[in-house]
Amino acid sequence: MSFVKHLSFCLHSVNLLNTPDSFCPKKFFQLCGLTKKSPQDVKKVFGILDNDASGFIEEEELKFFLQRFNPGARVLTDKETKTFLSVADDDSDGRIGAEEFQAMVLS
Ligand SMILES: [Ca+2]
Repeated sequence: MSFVKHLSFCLHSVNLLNTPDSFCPKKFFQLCGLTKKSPQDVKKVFGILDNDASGFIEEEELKFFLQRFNPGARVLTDKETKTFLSVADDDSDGRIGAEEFQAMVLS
């Protein structure tokens, strides 16, 4: 199973798809094993989330976090998106860079 497929599977198993405000990024990354993946794998996931390849995950892209791995999933709520952003956005520029993403996942 590819890692992206695996992530999609994880989304189902924790029932994140249907329950608003249930998403916790750190918990999810731990649960799906991303925290134990190589920096290259983490970068791959970052690349999927950075849909317009700007080098940053903006708030608009973050909202679709679940959908990137599962097209049938819901979008994140405003609250979930803001929490996600605040966990990762170390320099407070309102978006997540590759290094910030890595630091969040692997910390
Ligand atoms: Ca982007």
